[in-house]
Amino acid sequence: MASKNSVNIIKQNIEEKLSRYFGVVPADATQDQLYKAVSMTVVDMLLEQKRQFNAKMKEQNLKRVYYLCMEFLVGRSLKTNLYNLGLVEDYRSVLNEYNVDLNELYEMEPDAGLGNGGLGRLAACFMDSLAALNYPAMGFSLRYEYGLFKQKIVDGWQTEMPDVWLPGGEVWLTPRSDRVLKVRFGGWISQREENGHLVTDYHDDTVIEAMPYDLLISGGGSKIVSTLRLWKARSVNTFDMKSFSQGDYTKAMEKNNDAEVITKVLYPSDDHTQGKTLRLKQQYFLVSASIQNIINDHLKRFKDIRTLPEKAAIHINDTHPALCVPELMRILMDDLYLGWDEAWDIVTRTVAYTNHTVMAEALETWNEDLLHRILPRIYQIILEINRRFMADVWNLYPGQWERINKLSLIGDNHVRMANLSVHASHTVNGVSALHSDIIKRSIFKEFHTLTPEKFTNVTNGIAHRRWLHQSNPRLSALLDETIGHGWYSDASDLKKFRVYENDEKVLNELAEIKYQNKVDFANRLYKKQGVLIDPKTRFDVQVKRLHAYKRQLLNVLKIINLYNILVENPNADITPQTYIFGAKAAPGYYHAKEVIELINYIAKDISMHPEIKAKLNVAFIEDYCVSTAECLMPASEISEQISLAGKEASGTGNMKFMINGAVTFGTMDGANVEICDSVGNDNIFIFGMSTKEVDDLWARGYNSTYYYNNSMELRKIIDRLKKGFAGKSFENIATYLLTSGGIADQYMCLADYENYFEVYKQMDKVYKNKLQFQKMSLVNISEAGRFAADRSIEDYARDIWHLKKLK
Ligand code: 26W
Repeated sequence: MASKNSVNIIKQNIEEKLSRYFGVVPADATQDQLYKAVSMTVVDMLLEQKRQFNAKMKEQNLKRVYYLCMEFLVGRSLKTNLYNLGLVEDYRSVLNEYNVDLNELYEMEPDAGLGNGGLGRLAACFMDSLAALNYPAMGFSLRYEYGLFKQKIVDGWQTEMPDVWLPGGEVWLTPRSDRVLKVRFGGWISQREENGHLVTDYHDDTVIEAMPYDLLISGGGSKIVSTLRLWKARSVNTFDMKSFSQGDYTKAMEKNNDAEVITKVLYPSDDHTQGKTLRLKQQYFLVSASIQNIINDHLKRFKDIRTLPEKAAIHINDTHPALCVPELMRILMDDLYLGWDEAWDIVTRTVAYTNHTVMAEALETWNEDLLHRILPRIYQIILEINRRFMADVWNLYPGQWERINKLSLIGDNHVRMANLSVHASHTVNGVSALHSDIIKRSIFKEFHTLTPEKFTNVTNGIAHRRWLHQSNPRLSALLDETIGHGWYSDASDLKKFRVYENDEKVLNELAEIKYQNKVDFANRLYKKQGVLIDPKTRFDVQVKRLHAYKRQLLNVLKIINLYNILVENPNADITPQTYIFGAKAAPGYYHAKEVIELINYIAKDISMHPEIKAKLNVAFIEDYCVSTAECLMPASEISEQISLAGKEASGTGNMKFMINGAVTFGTMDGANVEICDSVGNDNIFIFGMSTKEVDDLWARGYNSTYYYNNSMELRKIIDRLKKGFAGKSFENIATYLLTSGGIADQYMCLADYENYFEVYKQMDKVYKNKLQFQKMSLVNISEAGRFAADRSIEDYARDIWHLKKLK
């Protein structure tokens, strides 16, 4: 219910913004102006909360976590903030007076797509929980002018368009020109002694300004906000007046452009490091500005740098910000005159690291020459960290070259960022129980032997207020009715819902909610893409980045089999079902783009065959993003989580599906293992090889043709790939699946295919029994509390950051 008092104030605020910034009254305002004016009033409230937060921080002197991450996939802010502030109804009623629909204003906002996928969305979910749980926190990242590219499908093929988000998104950013910092690149250094200190002089270096923009993130029900500080690069001397007066306008702007390019665009790859200079500059720019900011804050609050570990936890989210280690050393030694040992002690008590992937090609390394050239002092410090480390290790393991080499921070002329991160961190964690176990046995085996106490697990989690309360109002209302509203602040309360698992009325209501959500999603898809899907069919969904290890192809093989069955016999008994895909491929990842093309061509082929389409439909969502996910998760029934076991660190999509009542169809990989443990074998569909079986098979040698020769079904599927869809052959993909050695399918789709289809048939049978399936759905919702980001954050706060809550 809207309160009259609050409504009047809101109205007054909006009208003031409209008048001040756009010179209009509500009746004459465009939707865009209204969206911006409304957003500005919300930002004002957040700023007020931030002021209160700062005052409390001053009083209580608490430790704060600084979360460093190259990506924060925030999505939209208006809706979330109105929900979190509890002001949805008040704003809705004000806007109604102007004859404007609040939902339409939500749609005016572009997604802040400052991330690629799981890693970035996790960081955003964590900011939300940190605020909701009253933990003092600040995130640091870059203010990319262009976020993750917009995906446009042209004749089935992915093309990329720039993501211009600032015109609509900037209203959420508060510029902080009072906190500008400087970052140095390039040149060369010389060193001398002065008053017993080593002084480093920089020559011919380039100084770039780091201008902060704050994005304030509210947490549901709490009175505090987290600040996400985004750095923008800009030139110190923005303008070359001499060139300008000589008429050379391009040259006059050159320096400006060179500097600004650093924060122009987010790197669109989440699986490959290419060792690009610009990416190194981005990483150091983030790290240097953020560490200076942290130290300035600390000295202002506590005067003594030696207390840093008690008052600041610095988190390295994946290795991308790992240069914060040498940067912190640099500032402690060069600017604050600490000795090496004291500085190193501070660093190693302050820094912790989360690993998010075991994929070899994603483990970052930087060429030594490049580092030397771009960051001479930082490179020198890394060499010294490694020299000392290697000396210690040599004492421990004299002569054991292989082991020592594995621990070294440098090898093959490259600095290994993961090794640097582990060595400098007091705690290292993986993101699911399985993954945390795997890193101890594989990539960090030698480190684990050396310092086993460093390693721990924190299973990922999702912002359940965004992904359930806000995204699925129908289900939220049913939960409120049955178990009360406690789940909103304490997700473990969802367990109470389980007492309804045999309650037919509730199960039927669940089915009806799902159906309505499917209708909503189908409408949205039609509106956006002109694609028709039937909400009466089963929605079987796989949405995530496109990567061979995630095995969208395996799903496609199953679909082709169903297609073949229907071509042979249009009357075959097949449950009407719609496969929904959403995925972006890294722009240079050709194979991934081919898979996208294949999916689109199958969809096209099916659309030309109405008799098939009635039972088997395929839809590809163009430009899958956070906002689309918010509408899709509540509408999904089957959640495909079918990565090759051992490859998906955790997955977080799996959790978003689960909390919205979709049933997981997946392998024993990442957090699926814990989902399975929570819901029990009867409420999940598990198939495929275990990690051990995967390792064994790979060691024995994966012979793809064996599966081909031994299965008529697979032969027909592969033959169909060659024959093609809608007139286009996919010979390449057939070859990829069949070749052993060289470009062979390392993710062994064919080895898991048979069991995948077996379990598909079991799933299909269960689905036909409506109540049984709804019961599974209910159990999934009830057990999802364990996968709330609130739980993850409590784990981090207790075990890694040692934080206390603000009172
Ligand atoms: C430099 C290229 C690059 C960029 C991003 C390499 C690796 C990454 C990320 C670490 C990839 C990523 O997003 N990993 C995902 O992290 C999620 C959050 O922990 C997990 O749920 C996913 O399983 C994992 O793939």
